[in-house]
Amino acid sequence: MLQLPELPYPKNALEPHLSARTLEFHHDKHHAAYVNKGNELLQGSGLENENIESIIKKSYGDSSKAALFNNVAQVWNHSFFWHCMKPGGGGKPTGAVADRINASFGSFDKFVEEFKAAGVGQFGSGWAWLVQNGDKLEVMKTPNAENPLHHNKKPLLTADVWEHAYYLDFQNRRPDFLSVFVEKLINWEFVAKNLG
Ligand code: MN3
Repeated sequence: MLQLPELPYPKNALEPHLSARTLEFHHDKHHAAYVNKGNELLQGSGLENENIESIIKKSYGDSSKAALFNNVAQVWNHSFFWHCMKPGGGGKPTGAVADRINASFGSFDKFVEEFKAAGVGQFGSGWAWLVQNGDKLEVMKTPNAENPLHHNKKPLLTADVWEHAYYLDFQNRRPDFLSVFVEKLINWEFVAKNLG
């Protein structure tokens, strides 16, 4: 059974950057709908007893399980995404994360440039990611529900760039949403925990 997790902070905690209304729709409607639809599609799929990561990997690329993949991957992506933000977040990381970013991208500014370009450049719906690939950190973008797990890369951070993630607060200004995400919202402690 897929579960809808509680948000790790109150719905108004990311204001004024992301409104309570955005989190209400995004978590209570969009994320909940993926959970409900995913559970419906899991019945009789043969993957009912697998954990969520395994369902994602086993349904990816199987055209008979495309809808299942889309919903279950979106459940995982959103559960991960909520932890990528925190009140009073954003700005430059410190410690091991800062070191790894500098080693992989040359500088924090270069990472930010690549991360925003990935989010802005994702045509239509999708996600921008910071991932770990062996010793190296990389930025990638994925369309729709896809995520780095089935590319065997370890997700460290993600920004949801589906319009529902930002439209109420930013309308069509996805670049502004990504700037605010980087400057005011990123939970670098969560990124540090994900770093292997
Ligand atoms: Mn979303």
